[in-house]
Amino acid sequence: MTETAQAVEETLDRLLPSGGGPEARVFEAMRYACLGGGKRLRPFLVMAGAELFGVPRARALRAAAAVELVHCYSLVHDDLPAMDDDELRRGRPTTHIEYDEATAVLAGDGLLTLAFEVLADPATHDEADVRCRLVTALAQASGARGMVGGQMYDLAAEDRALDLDQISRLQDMKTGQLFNFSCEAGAILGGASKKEHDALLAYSRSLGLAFQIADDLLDFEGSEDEVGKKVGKDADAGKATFVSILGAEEARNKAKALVDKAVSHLEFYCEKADLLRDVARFVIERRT
Ligand code: GRG
Repeated sequence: MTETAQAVEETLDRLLPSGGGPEARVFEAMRYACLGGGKRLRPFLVMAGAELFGVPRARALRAAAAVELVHCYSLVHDDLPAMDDDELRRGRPTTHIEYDEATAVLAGDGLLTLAFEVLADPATHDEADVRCRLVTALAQASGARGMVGGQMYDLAAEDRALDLDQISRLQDMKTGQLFNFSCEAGAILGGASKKEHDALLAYSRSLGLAFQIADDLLDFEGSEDEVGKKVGKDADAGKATFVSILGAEEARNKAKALVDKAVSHLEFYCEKADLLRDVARFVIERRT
């Protein structure tokens, strides 16, 4: 993961705009929001998935950077006072605290649009059809029927008692869809068969939920120093989460069962998918 994170950092550094002029402030804020932090979990999934199909590394890195750009945009906007109103992210002041709210909104917009520019570039794949499939998949995952819709659902759900099915649907939209894109990007780039593609999506669905339960557990019992952001926010906001409904112990067991389920979908790939198996275990063992 460290090696991949380094390669993704270099790719993002190359792709992110820089330079002077009156627009330089938004360039700086975009770079601040993306560089020098984060686990780069979604890019890692792209790279591990792409490896299954022998996708050239330079192409896979572009898809990996694209998903991280969308993820970073979502964090910048999520931290704004109009949403979660957070001052700490990845152990540093959030983008609107370091710059200002208007700059943070624009930086998020710039990151989101850059992601699609990166995917649409022939350097990502020489076939326009493949590039178009990537653009469509990322747009669907991050748009109103995916992450944006999930965020709306989340805002609407404050102080409402959601049940487990409703929380699962909300989380599938808010965070799961971007995991799905991360897992399927390599399959799209590598021209995978439907069976190969479906197996990765099935893995991703269980993994995304396990990730979210682990995130809830970190919010419930992690420390601000470890996690790099304010914790205990869900309980303070009266939000229903996997932990508030199931309790910490059962939530942990559910996350473990989901990881086992995720791994079971990879059987088809034999030992070629060992990295994806390892990352599934990492997702629930992480402390950050
Ligand atoms: C504003 C459109 C819009 C969407 C925001 C994903 C999201 C939707 C908000 C992030 C808020 C949040 C803490 C969600 C829980 C899951 C999550 C995405 C955690 C952060 O992802 P990590 O742990 O972060 O992969 P790093 O910093 O490692 O990249």
